[in-house]
Amino acid sequence: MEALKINSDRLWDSLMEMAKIGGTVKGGCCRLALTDLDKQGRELYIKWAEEAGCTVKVDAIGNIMCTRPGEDMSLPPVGTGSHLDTQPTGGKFDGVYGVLSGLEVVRSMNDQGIKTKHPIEISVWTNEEGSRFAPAMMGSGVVSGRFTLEEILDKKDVDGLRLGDELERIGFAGETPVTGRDFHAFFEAHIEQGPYLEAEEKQVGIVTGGQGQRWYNATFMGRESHAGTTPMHLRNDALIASSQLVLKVEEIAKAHPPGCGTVGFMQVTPNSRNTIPGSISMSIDLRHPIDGELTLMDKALTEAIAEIEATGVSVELDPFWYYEPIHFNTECVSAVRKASVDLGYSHMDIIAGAGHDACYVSDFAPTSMIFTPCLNGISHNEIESTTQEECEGGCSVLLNAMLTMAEVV
Ligand code: HGY
Ligand code: MN
Ligand code: MN
Ligand code: MN
Repeated sequence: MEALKINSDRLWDSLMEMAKIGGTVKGGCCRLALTDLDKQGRELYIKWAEEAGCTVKVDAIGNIMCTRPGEDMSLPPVGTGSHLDTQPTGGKFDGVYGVLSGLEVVRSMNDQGIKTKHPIEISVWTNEEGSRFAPAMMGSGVVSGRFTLEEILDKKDVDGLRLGDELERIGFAGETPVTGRDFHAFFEAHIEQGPYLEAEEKQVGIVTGGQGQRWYNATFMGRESHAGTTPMHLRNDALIASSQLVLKVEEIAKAHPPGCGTVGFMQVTPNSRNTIPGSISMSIDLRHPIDGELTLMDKALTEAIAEIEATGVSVELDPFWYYEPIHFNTECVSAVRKASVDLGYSHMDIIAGAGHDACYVSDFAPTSMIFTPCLNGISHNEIESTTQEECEGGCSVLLNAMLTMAEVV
């Protein structure tokens, strides 16, 4: 069967329409998980999916499942999907591109009268970003069994709001159980969010796996005291100690190339210009694509903390989230490669630097991903940008990879 194309204008229009929900003055999107804006985005998506003939279900953690019937409904669906929630200073494409590419695949199948043996199912996963409620990839993580539903429903945001209550409040605490999901194959389309496709001038990234991650919360307990009357040798300054660890995180990542280390969140207490910081809470995000490396980086981090504690500041480290590097399914990777070749798109193999729901779906189903370039590799930034042509490429590859696995009848 000849490779099929999608409707590029329709895909782009849907991206621009969805981007208006939570749109920011700098041209990005702020649609934090389980806020009223997330609710609006979800409701618009469900409207579009139902108009495209999908049946829609919502599960107990708020994941949305949109199913296009197959000829044999006893078979597991071929799935795709991603997330609608964004970072606080997010862009128009991270996550949204994947869920709207899934919708465009269904719309294109409808236009071309395509029937598939396996049903087609699009998933909108809850709280992939892990920004408002940590950790990330919660919706897919509960379905894959990495997290229990109960522990996730009890997560709180910085204002103490409980995730389960927010889910109820926006009306997305669904009836469908989170257990027993199955896919014949699952593909996620996503912007690369990094610089490599653009640098290599490739149109499509064939994603063979995803790097592992370790997330920590670290709390430093020093002693608040007066900035003017406390001699330097009598201080117990929590910010000085934590700053040493910030530099150590960078040093550890650089000592384990191509690993990454980031401190993205830091809270100073009492955060007053003339009081010596008494306590600091900060996040630590370590990542690496090679099995076993995160264990070495973790060891170096705990050794660095032991040295800091010797100076008198006590440190509490909470390693609350972790997964080893993910390796995607070779048959799914081949389906993505075949579609890229059939469509004549330049392509390269690549490892996902970011976490994606597909990483957790790969726990229970054959999975792969499709990357498209983004301008200067920038993401998690309101200036995140890509072109209509690049969106068309990834979505066309998605359509054809899914048709390979869903078996056209
Ligand atoms: O952090 C990540 O990699 C993803 O964007 N949540
Ligand atoms: Mn994403
Ligand atoms: Mn993201
Ligand atoms: Mn089959």
